[in-house]
Amino acid sequence: MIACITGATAGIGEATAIQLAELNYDLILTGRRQDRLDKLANSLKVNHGINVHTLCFDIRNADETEKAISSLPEAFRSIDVLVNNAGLAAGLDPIQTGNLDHWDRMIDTNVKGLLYITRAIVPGMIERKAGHVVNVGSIAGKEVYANGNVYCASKHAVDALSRGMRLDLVQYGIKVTNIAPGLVETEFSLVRFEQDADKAKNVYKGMSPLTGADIADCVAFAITRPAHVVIGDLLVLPAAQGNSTTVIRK
Ligand code: NDP
Ligand code: 8X3
Repeated sequence: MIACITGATAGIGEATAIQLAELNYDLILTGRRQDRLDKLANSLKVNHGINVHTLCFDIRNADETEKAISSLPEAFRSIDVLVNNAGLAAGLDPIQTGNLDHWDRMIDTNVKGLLYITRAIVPGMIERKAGHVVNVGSIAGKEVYANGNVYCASKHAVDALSRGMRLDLVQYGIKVTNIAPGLVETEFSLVRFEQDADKAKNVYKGMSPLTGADIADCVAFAITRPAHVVIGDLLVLPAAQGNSTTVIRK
């Protein structure tokens, strides 16, 4: 079995790569940082004896994405599982002072990038009449919070795309799962706050956030259900989180 995981250089994507290696999947790992892809690929090959192929490209670029998938060697072409994980939040600002570059980065990565790679991989699944697309959405795709406007909109788009993809692909035996995590401590907040470590730490202060491995567990659960079962949508929160804005901190 072969899985392609986007955004495997950190956080949820990296943890998912480790979980799927434990399930003996051969892996295609993507991201923009080749050094991290190489390090992870080597450790998975050594520790789990699986085959790994890395693809270093910017998912916001449709041509690069298409070329990367077309470049796959024969042994990696029959992709069984696509985990659409690459994504980010940039900034936390009210709409009237929002930064246009932040908006472009979020929409181009979280929505358009997810579409580009799905468009490149799903036709092969249709030919083989089998496959599973797992989209990493967010609680921000279920509800909105102050100053989260464009990030929330991009994740609402992922939520809608998961449902739309399921309708389009069900006739070909392709499963679609949407996973919607709450607070997960990864590099997410460092990226959101432009490497401000204090601001990033504050997001998880006084509570136990989810880890990348917790979400990787959910991916593993979804893709190991029997053939007749599809996990459509999974909202996953830390025990201390009631919704986007209700978090019990000690
Ligand atoms: P991280 O910042 O730890 O990881 C993000 C990953 O996305 C990295 O591997 C990064 O790789 C990749 N990525 C970002 N931009 C691009 C790009 N333009 N091209 C290719 N790859 C890109 O964050 P998380 O692991 O937390 O985030 C993973 C997903 O989970 C995201 O979609 C996020 O929205 C979602 N999520 C996160 C939550 C959280 O609280 N952390 C909660 C709910 C959802 P590189 O920089 O090497 O390109
Ligand atoms: C990430 C979770 O609440 O920071 O999608 O938007 S949140």
